[in-house]
Amino acid sequence: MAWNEEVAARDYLPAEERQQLQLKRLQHTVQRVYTSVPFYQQAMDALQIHPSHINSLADLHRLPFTTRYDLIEHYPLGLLSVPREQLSRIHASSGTRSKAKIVGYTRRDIDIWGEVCARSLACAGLQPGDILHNAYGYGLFTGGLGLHYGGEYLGMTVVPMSSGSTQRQVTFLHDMQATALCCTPSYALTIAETLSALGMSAQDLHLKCGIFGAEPWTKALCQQIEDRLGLHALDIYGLSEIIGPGVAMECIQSHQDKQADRSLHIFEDHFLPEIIDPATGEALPYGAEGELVFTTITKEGMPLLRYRTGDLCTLIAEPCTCGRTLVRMSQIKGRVDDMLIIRGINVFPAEIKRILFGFAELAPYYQILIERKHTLDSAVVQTEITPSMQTAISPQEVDSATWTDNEQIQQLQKRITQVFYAQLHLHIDIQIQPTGTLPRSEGKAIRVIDRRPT
Ligand code: DLL
Repeated sequence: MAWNEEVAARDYLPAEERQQLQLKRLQHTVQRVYTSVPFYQQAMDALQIHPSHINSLADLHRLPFTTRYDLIEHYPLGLLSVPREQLSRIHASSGTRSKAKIVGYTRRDIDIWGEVCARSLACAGLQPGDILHNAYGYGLFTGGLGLHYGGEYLGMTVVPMSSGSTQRQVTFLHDMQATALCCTPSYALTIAETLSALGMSAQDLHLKCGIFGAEPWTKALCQQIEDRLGLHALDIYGLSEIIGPGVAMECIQSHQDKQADRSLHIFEDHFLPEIIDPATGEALPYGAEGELVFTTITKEGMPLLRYRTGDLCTLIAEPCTCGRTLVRMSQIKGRVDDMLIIRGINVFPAEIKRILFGFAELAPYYQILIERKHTLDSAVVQTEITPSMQTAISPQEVDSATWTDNEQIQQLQKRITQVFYAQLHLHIDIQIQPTGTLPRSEGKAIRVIDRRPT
């Protein structure tokens, strides 16, 4: 399969035409899973819903949900809708605390994945002939191979770097004159830092845009990446269970409109989105914040009905300035299961991040460590000072023995602890460390280390 005008036009279909296509595909998928996946037949029978009852898109809400626990319960391949021999590829999403969720793709699924990733790259304004430096990890993680096939489908030249060896990444970005960079936002920052450490700047590169996703990121981080790498930092969303990257993508036109809230186009001719109340499962209208749910309507290997992503966002029906008629989602605002309970108090890591990013003296690196001593939980946030602040405080080389006694550091720590207490009603210790102390991310950044027994 290759990029052509007909594929490009799929983003601009009149709404009615797309809805007809969606209904036909939904009916086909429901029929398929009912007859080939025992889990779905049982779940639909329990709700007394039969494939013949799906007569409109609104009937989607009558179908059963699928959760990540269903995938884990049917580990490894119990939800396949085709015999295993028909799979071309297997990927997995690593749960940090649970078994991996395994996903099987047929040849056709791989083609569709290539198509949606190519459409994502086209959303970024990229074209055949552009050079894509792909620093997402290759392997079971879907980032590497997903965007690799998308780049080739669009007719780009792909440099399959994978993650790690950051100095080498900078050399290849420079020498191959890459016009687009794909990686997590936290790794983009690590690459930017290495670029400066090598005495180079954005002017030495040819980057037009970055396709950054797989983890949540803030406006402030986006701005830093754009300034340091000289590109437009665009957001791409996806999850292995649905297909991988290429479920939704921010377009260059809306990104350049600095007034607009950031949003991503959902490739809804393949993935039907809904927003539900995470507590009750009730479907919510456009504009309401809730849990994002997807039904895959073209997948063969492992189609999923109403998969609860656990990600929180809103759906946006208003048309986009780019002319695409696809529904949009806001950037991810957090996860349903994000909340930490520390000494009986509910804390969202995003709140801690928001407070830290409000202090200009701090660099955008942090880790939240939670431990239990006897029966009491304690939380420590480790972060770093910016290089310029460090030079101002300590013009000579930093002496690690006396760093923690530095009065300015102690004052800053005190101020931040006070803000934590005022806003989160919780005592959180903070340790501000010298520049370059915390581990740098090469993929998804690990921000919370919870050492409490489960
Ligand atoms: O992260 C797929 C991907 C690869 C997306 C490369 C974008 C780019 P998983 O490893 O299965 O798949 O993790 C999926 O990551 O449910 C979200 O919680 C989070 N996530 C993915 N994209 C974004 C994003 C890949 N743009 C989980 N913003 C999802 C915020 C994201 N969170």
